[in-house]
Amino acid sequence: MSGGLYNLDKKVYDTTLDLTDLKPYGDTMNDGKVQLSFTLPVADDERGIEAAKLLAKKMGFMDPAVVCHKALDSDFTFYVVYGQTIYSVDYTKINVIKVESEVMEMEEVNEFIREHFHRKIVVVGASTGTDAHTVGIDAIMNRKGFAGHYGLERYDMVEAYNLGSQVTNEEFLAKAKELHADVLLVSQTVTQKDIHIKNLTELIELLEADGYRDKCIVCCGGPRITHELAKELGYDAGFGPGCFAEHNISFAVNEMVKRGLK
Ligand code: B12
Repeated sequence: MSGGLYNLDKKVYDTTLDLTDLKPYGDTMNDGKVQLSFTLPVADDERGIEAAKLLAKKMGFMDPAVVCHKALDSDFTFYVVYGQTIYSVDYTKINVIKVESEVMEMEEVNEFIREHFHRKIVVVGASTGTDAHTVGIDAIMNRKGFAGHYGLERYDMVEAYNLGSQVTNEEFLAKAKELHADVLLVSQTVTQKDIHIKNLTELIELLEADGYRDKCIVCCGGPRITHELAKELGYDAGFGPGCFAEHNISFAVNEMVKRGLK
C-alpha cells in the first residue's frame, strides 16, 4: 500500500503544506487530527459514549474516539473526543480586521502625549453592566499591570481612573464627563445570551444621545471581543486576549491625533 498520509513503501510522512487547503496538524502534516471537548446532559455509560461519537461524526470527524468520559454528576458527562476532521480552509483568502496601530513602549507613549497634547490624557475604565469580572480591566489599568506589562496607572502622562465592576452605563458616562475623559475603556467578559452586545450598544447610544461620543475615544475589550465586533457596535477599537496596556493606549493616543482631539 502506498500514498495517503503515510507512504509505507517509502516510510515517509506527508510534509506538503498547501495553505489553500489548510488542515489541523496532529501527528503529521495534513492528518486533520482534532481534539474536542464537550458535555452531554446524560449519564456516563456506553450509550452516552456512543452519542458523543455520533455527534463528532456529524461534526465532520472521521473515526472519532472518545478518549475521556467523566461523570460530572448522575445526569451530566464530560467527553473528550479525538478524531480526524474532513474539513479544511483556504488560509490565503482570510482577511482579519485588526487594530492597525504601531505599538509604543510606556516611555514612548508618555513622550508622544507630551509632544502632541502638552497635558495628561484622562482615561476612565470599568467593567460595565452586570459584569462582575474585573481582572481584564485591572490588567490594562492597574499600576502593576499584567504578565510583566505595566498598566495605565503607571504611565506618567496618563491620569487613569478604574471604576471597577458592575458600573451602569449611566454612572460610567456621568463619571467620564465629570473627569473630562479623553479615553473610555469598557471591559465585558460575560457573553451569555449576548448580554455584552446589548450592554455595549446601550453605552454607545447613551454617548451619542449626550453628544459626548465625538469628544472621546471609546474602546472595549474582553475574552470574546474582536476589533471587528467592536467596530460593528460603534467603538473605535476592540481588544481581546493577549492585549496589554501599551496596545490599547498606543491606539488611543494615535486615534486622538487623527481625530484632531486636543
Ligand atoms: C475569575 C473568574 C470569575 C470571578 C471574577 C473575579 C473578578 N474579580 O474578576 C468570579 C468568581 C466573580 C466570576 C463570576 C462569574 N463568572 Co466567571 N470566570 C472567571 C475566570 C475563571 C477567569 C476570568 C479572568 O480573570 N481572566 C483573566 C483576564 C486577564 O483575562 P481577560 O478578561 O480576557 O482580559 C484580557 C483581554 O481580554 C483584554 N481585556 C479585557 N477587558 C478589556 C478591556 C479593554 C478596554 C481592553 C483594551 C482590553 C481588555 O486584556 C486582558 C489582558 O490581556 C473565567 C474562566 C477563564 N478561565 O477564563 C470565568 C468566566 C469568564 N466566568 C463565567 C461566568 C459564566 C461567570 C458567572 C456568570 C457565573 C455564575 N453563574 O455566577 C459569574 C458572573 C457574575 C456577573 N454578574 O458577572 C464564564 C463566562 C461565559 C461567557 N462567555 O459568558 C467563564 C468563561 C467561565 C466558563 N467557562 O463558564 N468569574
